[in-house]
Amino acid sequence: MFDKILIANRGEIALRVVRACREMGVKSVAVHSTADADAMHVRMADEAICIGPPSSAQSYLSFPAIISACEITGAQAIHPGYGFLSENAAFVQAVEDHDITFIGPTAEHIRVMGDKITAKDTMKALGVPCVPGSDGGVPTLAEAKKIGDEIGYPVIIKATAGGGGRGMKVAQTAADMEKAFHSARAEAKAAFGNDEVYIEKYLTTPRHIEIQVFGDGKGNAVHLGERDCSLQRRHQKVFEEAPGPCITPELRDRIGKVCADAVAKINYIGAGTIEFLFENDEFYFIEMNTRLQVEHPVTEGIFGVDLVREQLRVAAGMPMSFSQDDLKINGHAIEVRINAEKLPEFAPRPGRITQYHAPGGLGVRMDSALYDGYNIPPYYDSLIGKLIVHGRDRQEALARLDRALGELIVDGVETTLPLFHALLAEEAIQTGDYNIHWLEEWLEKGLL
Ligand code: MV4
Repeated sequence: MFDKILIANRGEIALRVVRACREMGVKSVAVHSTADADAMHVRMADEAICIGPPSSAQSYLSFPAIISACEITGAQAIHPGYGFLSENAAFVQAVEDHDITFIGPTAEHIRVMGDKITAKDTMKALGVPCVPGSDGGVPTLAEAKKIGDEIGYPVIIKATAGGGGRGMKVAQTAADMEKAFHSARAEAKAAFGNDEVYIEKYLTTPRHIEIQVFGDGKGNAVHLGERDCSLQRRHQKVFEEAPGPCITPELRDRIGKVCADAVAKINYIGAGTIEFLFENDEFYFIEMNTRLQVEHPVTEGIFGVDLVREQLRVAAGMPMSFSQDDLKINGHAIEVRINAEKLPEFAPRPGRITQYHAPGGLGVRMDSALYDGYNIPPYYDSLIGKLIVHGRDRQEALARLDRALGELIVDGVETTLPLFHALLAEEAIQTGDYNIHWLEEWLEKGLL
């Protein structure tokens, strides 16, 4: 095991990694921008080093700043958290070139999954079910129309370099194709500097179901079931749960085995998430995320495992501490993401926290880097905490979430807390009967 690692991140995820390190006897180094000198991750790590000015580009995204911080402090490995450099293949390459271990997949795996056509081709060849669509990139409008006629409308045009919803356009009919095709390409060019697009059958009312996988880089891999992350606003998840309300043990075992076998075959190392759209009891692969995700705690909750601990183990060349047969689901977990934002427009509200009180009790986990008097800087994203509850079943988890939300105090800035009280009162949330459009349609009604 490593003696010391560096955490190339901030906020709650940096704290999350510090906690795993401490339990494993691994020393942790926090890095921070000048705007984060008084941040909790800096106080909780064993060492801290300032790496630059507030702008992410010059601090949390700076290869030389982070790699030199590693060399100065003698850290043997880098944990990237999520966001920032976590899925940057060039960064992983630079880290390896400096004989530092990247706690995550190889640069090659990140590159393959970062290109959405290559990712789909790879998954398809490994037997993972995909959305019907074009075979690779679609360079011309004529070809786009031909594919539309073949697979039938509606279709969706997606950027090869995209992901997370940017550069996507739906064509409801053949008459929409010209406009949708050209605007998808223009958006892709502007956002990613690459105008390549591909086409899929548009699924109208799916759920977003993602499978957590974990590999040791030596041909062994497991799956840790699914998370239902259908409740999203502008491609930002707000509420996630595991297990999925509409996933039976048979569906889980089948898709889980396909995913675990696929990542085992490519010698995948570390944590990964295989994203699917789920409609009419069928799974359709859309993307793979090659990082630990924000919502990983719901999976930890139902399986009773520490995914960050496992990340450190496999990065250090050790085996995972469990096999597929050891993994049994216990109960139900729900996470809500609490942002420093003003409702109903979700406008960022940085500023000073005058009072913070975290909920507690049985089955409650609060992952947050807040403290009384903390000043939320305006430079980074507005996630200020994740409340994760666990219960013996979904009903109990929902009741516990309601109770824990009632205990949480965040004063000084506006937060998205009222959204969750309102959501819990909704029949669709109580029954689990929602899809990827439910939240935005509900917000449209102006009930918030
Ligand atoms: C789709 C789709 C419908 N059909 N692909 C949005 C982000 C990106 N990860 C994939 N996305 C979608 N792909 C096909 N073939 C609908 C979406 C989509 C969506 C997916 C998951 C969660 C929320 C969403 C909101 C709007 C659209």
